[in-house]
Amino acid sequence: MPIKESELILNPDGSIYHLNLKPENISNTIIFVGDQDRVSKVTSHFDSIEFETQKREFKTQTGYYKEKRISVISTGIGADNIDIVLNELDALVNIDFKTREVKNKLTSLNIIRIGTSGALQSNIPIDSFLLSTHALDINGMLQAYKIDSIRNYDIENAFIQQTNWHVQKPNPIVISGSDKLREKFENKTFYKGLTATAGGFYGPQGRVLRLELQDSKLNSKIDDFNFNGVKVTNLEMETSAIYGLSKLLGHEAISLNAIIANRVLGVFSENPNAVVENLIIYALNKITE
Ligand code: R1P
Repeated sequence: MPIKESELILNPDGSIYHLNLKPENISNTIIFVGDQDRVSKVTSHFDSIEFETQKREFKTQTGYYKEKRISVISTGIGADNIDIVLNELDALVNIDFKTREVKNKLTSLNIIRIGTSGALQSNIPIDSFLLSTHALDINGMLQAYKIDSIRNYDIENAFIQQTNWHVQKPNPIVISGSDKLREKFENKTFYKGLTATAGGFYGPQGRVLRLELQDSKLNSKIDDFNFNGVKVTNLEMETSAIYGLSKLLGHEAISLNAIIANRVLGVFSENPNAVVENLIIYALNKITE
């Protein structure tokens, strides 16, 4: 059955609805960044750029770095945007836009997030790098999908117990990143761990400006969480959604974090742009290794 026009929405030029992309515009290796201005920071290292487009916060540039064709896409902030980006990228490679049918032979994308994040452990300093081996989803977007096969119930149940997780909050989900990309991007100078992905920047990450939190102790309980040595290392807003949807759709994904804040110590990097730039250079060289 062809997918209906209201479900797979194409623009008049044949590009997909939000990303404004046609299948030929993207590489199978895709870098995700949050900030649209970070796209050109990545592609400033490219030898050439063959394509670019932007709609809303979704800016894409595709080009060549050391003869490797790479696409860079800004996802904006949050898991809701990742739902759009992952589903539309998957449609670009795995759905025939003419017949509106899923292709018989599926393509697996390699997705590398280069993002910023705040550390939740005092021993993870600002200006360091962290690779998310797993993600802890506490924002709820993935609950719309059938996710039983990708969950890690042991860690989730321990997290619910140790934090006394409120029943009316979205159920925590733990999803692992791609083993293949983890091996490729691992480095002994990188911290590694379980990255929590929140559904907002302030209250959902335990920040108080003027509003009282449902659980004022939640951040310290998350800091103290320990499951056989597994700890929550950092907080950001996209990784669990990227890992969850990539696993479900058959794509490989890894999240690389520039640690620009330490939430326990209450400090913020003096030069976050430099940390991000170093992570960009590291990731590009690893992609082409
Ligand atoms: C919040 O300031 C944003 O920064 C982090 C969070 O995940 C969120 O998107 O990542 P990026 O710098 O990649 O956007």
